[in-house]
Amino acid sequence: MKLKEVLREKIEKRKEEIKEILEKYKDKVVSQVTVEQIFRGMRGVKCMIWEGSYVDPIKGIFYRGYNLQELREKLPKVKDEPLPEGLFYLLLTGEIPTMEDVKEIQKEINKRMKLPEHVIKVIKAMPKTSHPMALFSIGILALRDLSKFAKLYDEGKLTKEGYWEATLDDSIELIAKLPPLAAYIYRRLYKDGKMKEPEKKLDFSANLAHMMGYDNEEVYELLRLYLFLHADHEGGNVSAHTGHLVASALSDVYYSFSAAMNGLAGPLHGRANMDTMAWLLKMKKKYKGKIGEKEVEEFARETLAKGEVIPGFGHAVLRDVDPRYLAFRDFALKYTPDDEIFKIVDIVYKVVPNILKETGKVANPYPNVDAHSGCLLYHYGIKEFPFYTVFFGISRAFGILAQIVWDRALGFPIERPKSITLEWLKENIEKI
Ligand code: CMX
Repeated sequence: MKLKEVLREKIEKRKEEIKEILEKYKDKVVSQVTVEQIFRGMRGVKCMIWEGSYVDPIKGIFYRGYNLQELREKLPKVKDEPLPEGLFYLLLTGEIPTMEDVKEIQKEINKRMKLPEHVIKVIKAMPKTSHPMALFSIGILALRDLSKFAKLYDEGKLTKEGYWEATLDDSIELIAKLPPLAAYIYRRLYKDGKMKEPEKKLDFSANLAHMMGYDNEEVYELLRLYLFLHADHEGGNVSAHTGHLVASALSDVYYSFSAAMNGLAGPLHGRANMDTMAWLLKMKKKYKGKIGEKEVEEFARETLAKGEVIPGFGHAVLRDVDPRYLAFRDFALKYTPDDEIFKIVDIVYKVVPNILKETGKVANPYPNVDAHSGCLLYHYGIKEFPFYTVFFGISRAFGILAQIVWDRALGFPIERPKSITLEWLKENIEKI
C-alpha cells in the first residue's frame, strides 16, 4: 500500500524530531496542575500528544491544521461533501490525499466489509431491548479474533518496529467492519433483522446507508458529512482518551476501540445527540407542534429547574458555537430548510444561549455538534434516535485508530499518571 510507504517515511522523521525535543527540552514545564484542575476533570492540563487534531476554544476543531470549511473543499468527494476515507488518510499522514489515494483505502475497506457469521450470532443472542451502543461495543469485541497484532504478538513474531504496521492493518480491518456491524444492529433492532450486503461500487458512507436500507443520494451525502465531522476532537475527550489509554497497555485496536465506545455512550458525551432528539420531541409534544421563542424559553427553564442539562449545549473546551454545528446547519439550509424539527432547532439556537448565560455557571452557553446532528437523520426517516450515537462511534474510529497507529509508531509507553489521596493532599498542600 502506498499509504504505508508514506507513513513509514513520516514516522522516521517524527521519531527524530521527538528525540531532538527530548534532548533539548526534557525538563521544560509545559503545564502545571492546580488543585482546582485535580477536582475539575483535569481541564486544560497539557499532558498528551495527539497528532490528528486540535481544538481551538473559539475556532473549533482543526484536522491536521485545516479547519472544517477548508477540508470540505479540499478533500476528495463524489458530490459536495468530503469522503471520510480521505479524512482518515489526512489524519494518518498529515497530507491531503488524491482521489487515487482514497480509492486505495476504499479498495482495502471494501474487500473486508463482510461481518463474520459468529458476530451476527452474538448480536442476535442479545435481547432486543439492548441499547445499540452496547451491541456496537460487544460486536467490536466479538471481532477481536481478526486481530493480526494480537496473533503475531502471541506467536512472538512482532518486533516493536512492526507494531504500527500490524495496528494499521487491524485498523483498516476494523473500520471496514463497522458499517455492516452498525447496519446489522439497526436492522435487527428496528427493521426486518436481515443483513444487507455491501455494494462494491459504493463509498464507505454510502455503503453504511445502503446496508441500513436508505438508498438515497441525500442520505449518502448526509452520512459523508456526519462521518467527516465527528471523526476526531483532539485527545482529551472521553472516547479518544479511553481508546489511547487502553491501547497504551498494548491492547489491540478491538479492545481499545470497544472501550472508547463505552465512554462515547455516556449522556455527557456522544449520547447527547440522542438526548437532544428526545428533548426536542418532548417539547414538540408538549406544545402540540406550535413552538416559538416563548415556548422554547419556557421548556428550557423547566429543564434547568429539574436539575437537568440542556443536551447539545456547552462544552469542556469550546467557548463559541461549534463549527460542526454550523456545518450541519449549512446542510439543513441547503437540503431541509422547511423541516419542522430543523425550525425548532433554529429557535433553540437563538434562545438557549441567553438562558444558559443567565445561570452564571455554564462556561460555554453555545450549541455543540449534538444539538443539530439528529434532526437531519430524523428528516430522512432514521427516527430511532438511540442509534444516533452509533454514527458518532463509526466516525470516531478514523481519529482514534489513526492516533493509535501513531502511538505504536512512536513507541509511547503505557500511561500511568499519579493519583493522590485526599489525606495526602490535606497533609501536603501547605508544604507544596
Ligand atoms: N445545560 C445545563 N447546565 C449545563 C450545561 C447545559 N448544557 N452545560 C454545562 N452546565 C453546567 C454544568 O452541569 C455545571 O454545573 P454544576 O456546577 O452544577 O455541576 C456547570 O454548568 C459548569 O459546567 P461547565 O464547566 O460549563 O461544563 P463542563 O466542562 O463541566 O461539561 C459538558 C461540559 C459538555 C459535559 C456540559 O456542558 C454538558 O453537560 N452539556 C450537555 C451535554 C452535552 O451536550 N454533551 C455533549 C458534548 C459534546 C460531546 O462530547 O459529544
